[in-house]
Amino acid sequence: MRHEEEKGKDKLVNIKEYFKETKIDIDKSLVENLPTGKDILSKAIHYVVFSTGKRLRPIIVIATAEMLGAKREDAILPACAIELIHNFTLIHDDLPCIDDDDFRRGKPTLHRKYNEAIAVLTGDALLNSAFGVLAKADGLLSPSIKIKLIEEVSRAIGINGLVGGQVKEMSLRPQKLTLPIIEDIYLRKTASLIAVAVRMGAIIRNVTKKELALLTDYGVNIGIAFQLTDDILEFINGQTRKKKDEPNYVLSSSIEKTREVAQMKIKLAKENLCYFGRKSEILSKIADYIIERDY
Ligand code: GRG
Repeated sequence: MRHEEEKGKDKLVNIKEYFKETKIDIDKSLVENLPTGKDILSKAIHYVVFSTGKRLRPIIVIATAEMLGAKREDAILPACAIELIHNFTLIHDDLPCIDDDDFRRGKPTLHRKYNEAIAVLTGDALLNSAFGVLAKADGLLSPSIKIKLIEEVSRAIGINGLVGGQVKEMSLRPQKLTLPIIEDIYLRKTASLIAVAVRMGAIIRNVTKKELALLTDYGVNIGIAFQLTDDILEFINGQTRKKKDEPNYVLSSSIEKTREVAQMKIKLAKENLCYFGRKSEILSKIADYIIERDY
């Protein structure tokens, strides 16, 4: 019996290993889909994309698709597309006209390394490449699924998603932010991209409406918990920001309250996975990782 139990434990997925091996596949595909030249734009793209990014969003696309029975090769291009978009948002977010940050992933931000014009244009290049990668005729995904994916991504980063969230955040400054306002900003600026990563993985497999709704809710909850954890890490690490009025849940409440809300979101996210049974183990562990991570 004991032996059987041990064998059972061995079967449990080691999430760190899953992250490591999935990241290798994602990076390989990113290399294949990005320019390799010695020109400034190619170098700027590589400077940003191949740094220490965790690849969380593409890993979520792949984990969701795999849970639903997809082969990894079906999900790899949509996964790369979401990572390119994520990198584009980081470059633009760091610009002096938005958050004015000097460092990202432990090194100078792109506009600091090169200049603002190169940073704006590199962001534009990554956004365009993302849609190109999504539309790529690789014969694996049907045209109707590709169109659905393109529509999803465009909605998530558009007026009611990332861009709208960022504009709301900036237009509210420097007024004191209430917790519901902060949550609404986080829903749009961080959770929308994470939720769309889950939805992309689901759309690849033509899921039912009920499954899509459950998974969307999972994505939104882990997305908000992700940003709350980011706020905690920023607070603990004493990161200094030039724009002092940027929202941070910890500063508007307390570290305990922020942790409590993040844990509650993860609990809700995991409840939604019950419907999928044991095959949702990786998504469940990703939810735990979101609040347990230390960077
Ligand atoms: C023009 C679509 C568009 C966007 C501009 C700037 C902006 C609007 C939105 C900001 C979105 C943003 C940067 C949100 C912060 C989310 C966040 C916590 C990012 C860090 O994510 P990690 O930790 O990054 O996954 P790594 O480095 O691991 O890739």
